[in-house]
Amino acid sequence: MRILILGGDGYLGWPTALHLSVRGHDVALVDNFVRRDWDQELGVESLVPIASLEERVRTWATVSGKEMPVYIGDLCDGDLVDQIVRDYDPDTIVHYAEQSSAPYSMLDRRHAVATQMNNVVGTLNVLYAIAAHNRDIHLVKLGTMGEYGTPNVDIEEGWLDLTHRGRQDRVLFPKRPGSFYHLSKVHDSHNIEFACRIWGLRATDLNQGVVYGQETEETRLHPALATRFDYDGIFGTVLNRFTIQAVLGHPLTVYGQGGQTRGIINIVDTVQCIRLAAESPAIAGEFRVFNQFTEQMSVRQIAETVSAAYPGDVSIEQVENPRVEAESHYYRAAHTGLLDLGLVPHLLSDTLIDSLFRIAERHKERVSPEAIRPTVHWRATANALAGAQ
Ligand code: NAD
Ligand code: USQ
Repeated sequence: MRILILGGDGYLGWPTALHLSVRGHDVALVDNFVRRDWDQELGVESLVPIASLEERVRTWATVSGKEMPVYIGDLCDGDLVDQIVRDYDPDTIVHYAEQSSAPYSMLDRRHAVATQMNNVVGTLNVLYAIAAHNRDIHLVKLGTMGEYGTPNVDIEEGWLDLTHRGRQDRVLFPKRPGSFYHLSKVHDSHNIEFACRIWGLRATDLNQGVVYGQETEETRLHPALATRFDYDGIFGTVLNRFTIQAVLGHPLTVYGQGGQTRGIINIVDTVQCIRLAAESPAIAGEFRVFNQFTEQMSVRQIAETVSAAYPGDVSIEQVENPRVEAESHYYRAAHTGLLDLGLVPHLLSDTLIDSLFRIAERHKERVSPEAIRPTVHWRATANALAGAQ
């Protein structure tokens, strides 16, 4: 297949590109490097040094003998998106290119607006480009489990069969997300479903849980192929943060009671899921939804697992929760669609956590300790960037 990866310079986009390339697909990348700009804005950087995209692609050509064309540009420029889709003429578009942090979207009005503009407008431009150029292109779009929130009923994979006052229908599962970032994904999902209905597009919306891990089989082949690893209070995700905190001797920062339960997934399984979804496309007109996670754990369980795996002393601190979220709730989400396509999960194990400890140990002198604590409070309408600088 010819696969165009939007957000190919990011934490997940880059290892996905390598995985699809090694599996024999032709891969091209699109990115505008805005994520690297956000690092500068926040005064932080990836714990693991990352090469420029130019160097990554050059290294991959040397290691694998495979070229990866790169388009540099912003998805919010609709004419450019049209031009790229026409030029590369892909079978599949994998769309990762969004602002991906909930705290960043909750910093203040400017960041909330920028997040929703970037994510919603970018995706709309992609939908128009597909509809105008070739409606057979399969869109594989990264959504998030957080779109659903934490309802007091079982979560289905995107759709819900409903009986109401004696009549039946199949509707999109109700959403109650917990940040303006997560809301941007809900808006995307609705726009994509509408595009499937009116234009007969084929799309897979992958509601992914929290990702952890830093290495895949392919990124291990050369230091210049490494992907980013964030630990800061804005872009770092919970399990990655806890492994780094353990290595630094910093208390693990459990927000509130820690009963918040989330679906989690290893980065190795993320790239596998994308390949499986791409290789078995949705049918024309179908808005297909998979819940992309492999196990569910509460934040406290994650902290206890990391603490038990670490050879030294680790303390767990209950930090006042800067977010507005349920800290103790029912949670059961279906996730069989990707298993049915052949996903073989790599579940969280001591070995996996050990490898994260080793990575954190190797680069710990790069940590900026003041970037660790959470600084973004959901109830405030304006948060300072201080603390991450
Ligand atoms: P990331 O920020 O590392 O990668 C996103 C990439 O997209 C960056 O390289 C960025 O420069 C690029 N980008 C953003 N807006 C763009 C635009 N308008 N035009 C061109 N390029 C643009 O994020 P990630 O962690 O790799 O996440 C990728 C996707 O997966 C996001 O949509 C995110 O919401 C979703 N997701 C991530 C996780 C996770 O735990 N990391 C979990 C579930 C879903
Ligand atoms: N949390 C802590 N301590 C921390 C960091 C987080 O207790 O130090 C808690 C949060 O309060 C939250 C949970 O851990 O309850 C997850 O937080 P997170 O920062 O790891 O993840 P989240 O903000 O939900 O966002 C991340 C990615 C996002 C993706 C989402 C998947 O940044 O791109 O969409 O995970 S999901 O959570 O399933 O929606």
